Amino acid sequence: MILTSLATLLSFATAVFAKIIYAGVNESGGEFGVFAPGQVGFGLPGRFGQDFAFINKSTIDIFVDQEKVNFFRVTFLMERMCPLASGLGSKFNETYFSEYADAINYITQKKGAYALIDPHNYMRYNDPSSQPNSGSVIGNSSDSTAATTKQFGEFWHELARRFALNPKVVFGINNEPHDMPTDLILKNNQAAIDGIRLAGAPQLILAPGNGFTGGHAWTQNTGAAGDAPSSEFMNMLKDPLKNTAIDVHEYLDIDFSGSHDECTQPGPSNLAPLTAWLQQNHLKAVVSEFGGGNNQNCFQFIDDMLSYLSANDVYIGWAIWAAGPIWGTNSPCCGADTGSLEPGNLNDMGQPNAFQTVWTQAIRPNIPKTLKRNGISSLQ
Ligand SMILES: *[C@@H]1O[C@H](CO)[C@@H](O)[C@H](O)[C@H]1NC(C)=O
Ligand SMILES: *[C@@H]1O[C@H](CO)[C@@H](O)[C@H](O)[C@H]1NC(C)=O
Ligand SMILES: *[C@@H]1O[C@H](CO)[C@@H](O)[C@H](O)[C@H]1NC(C)=O
Ligand SMILES: CC(=O)N[C@H]1CO[C@H](CO)[C@@H](O)[C@@H]1O
Repeated sequence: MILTSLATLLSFATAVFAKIIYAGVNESGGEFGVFAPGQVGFGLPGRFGQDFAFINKSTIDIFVDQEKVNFFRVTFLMERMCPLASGLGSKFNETYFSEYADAINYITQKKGAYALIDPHNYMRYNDPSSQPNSGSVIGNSSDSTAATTKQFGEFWHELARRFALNPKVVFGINNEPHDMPTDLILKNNQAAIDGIRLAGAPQLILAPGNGFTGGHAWTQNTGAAGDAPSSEFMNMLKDPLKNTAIDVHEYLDIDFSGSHDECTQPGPSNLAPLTAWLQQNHLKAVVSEFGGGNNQNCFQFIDDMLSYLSANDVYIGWAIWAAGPIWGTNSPCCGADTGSLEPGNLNDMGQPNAFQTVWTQAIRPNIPKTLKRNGISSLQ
């Protein structure tokens, strides 16, 4: 009797806490190669495999087969998908699209994992040369060179149409909007949702907020102009299929940027106001970027945050920043010597990179055993 009830209690506890259904890593690289104008080959459109690349299939195998994760966020650049000559909309560069689709299909069809499609554009289009600040804000009606909200909707309609029959994709509307009116983010998000649903694509959508979509800042004014909190607008999004979640990023260093090796910002207390807002509004969220440096303190901070996400059922997934094929010894996160999460690479001192340090110590122990393996991407 005691054993039975203990077993019942345990399975109940597992059911209550095992709510994280997506766990994995950012695959960064498809947005590379625009940051150093003047050098041969840099700029738009760039050369596939040299200036930019999406994934290394062998390391995807490692993540799926050995680490048992089920979620990859795969970045790309809207100026490459929709060249400036034709503008943002439904006309794609078919070469770039097919290179991207090959990566997405490998992850989803060959490996059976979920792929989060990430236009890595800060809700800006037309000049990625100094991201995150360059480029016109989408839908800025005072800027005659800006792409319109309608064009953004057409872009998403076309992209979703092409993936409508792939149950394992997730649509991330845009990476890290910032310094723009929050109601314009709402409008752009809504145009994307409408475009995706009109294309007959029923998969999970992730909608970002302002302030680089920082989870800690969700209920605060953000940016130089003190833009309104994301919390005042993003509960107005309408999805006829009710399959949209909130997309947040949460770094653990002093300014939430992921550029320092020390972790000093505790995830649980910083996320608490967002958690309350999600509960009040019956919404779910995915933490699609976070990270910490190669040190014991950060391992503890990461562990604390991932435990917090597991313990609060408004969170359904996470992806750490970042792996990807062309980081080399560069560090995408959290101090120069941390290195990337790409298996097989070293850090800038020729030592093991974050895949052997941060991932082993702080991520691997937190990968849930109950991740979603089948079915259309959704909130459950
Ligand atoms: C289309 O993309 C490919 C690489 O993905 C590039 O080589 C080509 O120049 C691009 N074309 C245009 C018109 O941007
Ligand atoms: C919109 O465009 C105007 C004119 O270029 C510019 O002054 C303003 O800063 C832009 N707004 C945003 C949010 O970028
Ligand atoms: C892809 O990853 C494998 C396994 O780590 C590695 O051996 C190979 O060199 C990588 N290829 C490229 C092009 O980076
Ligand atoms: C740590 C890190 O590299 N964070 C980056 C995550 O990606 C966004 C978009 O590229 C950057 O703004 C962050 O700096």
